Amino acid sequence: MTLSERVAKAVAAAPVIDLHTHLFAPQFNTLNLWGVDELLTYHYLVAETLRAEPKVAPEAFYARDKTAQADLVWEALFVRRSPLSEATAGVATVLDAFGLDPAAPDLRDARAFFAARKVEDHLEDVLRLAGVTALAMTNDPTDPAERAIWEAGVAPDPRFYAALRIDRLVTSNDLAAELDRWIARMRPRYLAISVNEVSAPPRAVLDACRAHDLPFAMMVGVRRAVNPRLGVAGDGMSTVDLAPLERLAGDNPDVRFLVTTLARENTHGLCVVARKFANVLPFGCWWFMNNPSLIEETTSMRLEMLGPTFVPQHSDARVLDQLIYKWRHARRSIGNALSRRYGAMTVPPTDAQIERDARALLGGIAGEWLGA
Ligand code: RAT
Ligand code: ZN
Repeated sequence: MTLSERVAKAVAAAPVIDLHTHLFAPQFNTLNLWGVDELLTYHYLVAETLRAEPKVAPEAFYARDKTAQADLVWEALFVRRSPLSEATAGVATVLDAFGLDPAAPDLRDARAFFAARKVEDHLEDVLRLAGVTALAMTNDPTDPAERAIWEAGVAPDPRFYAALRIDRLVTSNDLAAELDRWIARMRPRYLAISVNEVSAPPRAVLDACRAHDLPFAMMVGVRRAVNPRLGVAGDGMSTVDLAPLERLAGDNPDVRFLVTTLARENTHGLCVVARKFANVLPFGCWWFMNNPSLIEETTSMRLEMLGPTFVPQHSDARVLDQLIYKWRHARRSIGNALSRRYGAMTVPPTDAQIERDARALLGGIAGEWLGA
């Protein structure tokens, strides 16, 4: 076997612990999204459809029901054009994994296939096909539908870890009490926020992280609603100043920070911060970074600057089936970056070393930070 085949094999076999998704365990009922209509109405694809078909007004698109939206996306991005973007290629990978035709003229066969699936069987098949053993949800107690399920005493599938999302909770008048209450109820593996700029979170957040020994995840660089007409598909990004992250990590050496940045321009700076502060863990190639070329470039840079002490990718999946493509595609890019790095070593790696590194990068380090 060539070096790159040995690496690909080890990366394919390494179990994934997915650090950040928007998936829900089946116990959350209708919040657990899966199937072809959900896949096609993913906001990444909505943005691409409205770009490809500028005559379709966003308001008219959103006024359609989900099936009609999915039909329009299929027509625009799969029938009239080739699925070359990463988000469309992902749908093709998923359909192919289930033996469905990504070049079908319509969605009849795909819909029939998913309609015949039982949710429990489907979950097992997707996790197996994706090679995922555990994943973190995004749990927002200010969302009424989700809150009601937690308050009814849900016991999620143990492979679905809770992660307490505080974007909206931070504005609460009694944040400390709210955090204690939701940490007790959800038993989250970390607290998380998506922000434009890095800034120190309220004291209560850092206190809660310390008291419960939980990392604080910051996803940095999103600019919400740059095109409000696009709804959930309308967010943009910007580069950010990482000096406040250095201060935060330096002032709070007893708090662990999981950090990902949305701008390609910030990936190098984040590596430098992580070299200075061991309590900062760079993770994932987030959202607009989740493209094969950028994952390969970013992973290569992180390997050169940090060695195998980071988490190369998280899926950000919103639809269960997306785990299949997000991880198949990411494994390819991570494998390419790793074999290039090994190829540059004076002494070539053994199989045991390759396997150890692949396991650490795909799931081991995430598992350590999440107490898995
Ligand atoms: O990647 C996404 O799906 C975004 O819409 C966001 O949800 C982002 O990942 C976030 O967690 O803020
Ligand atoms: Zn997300």
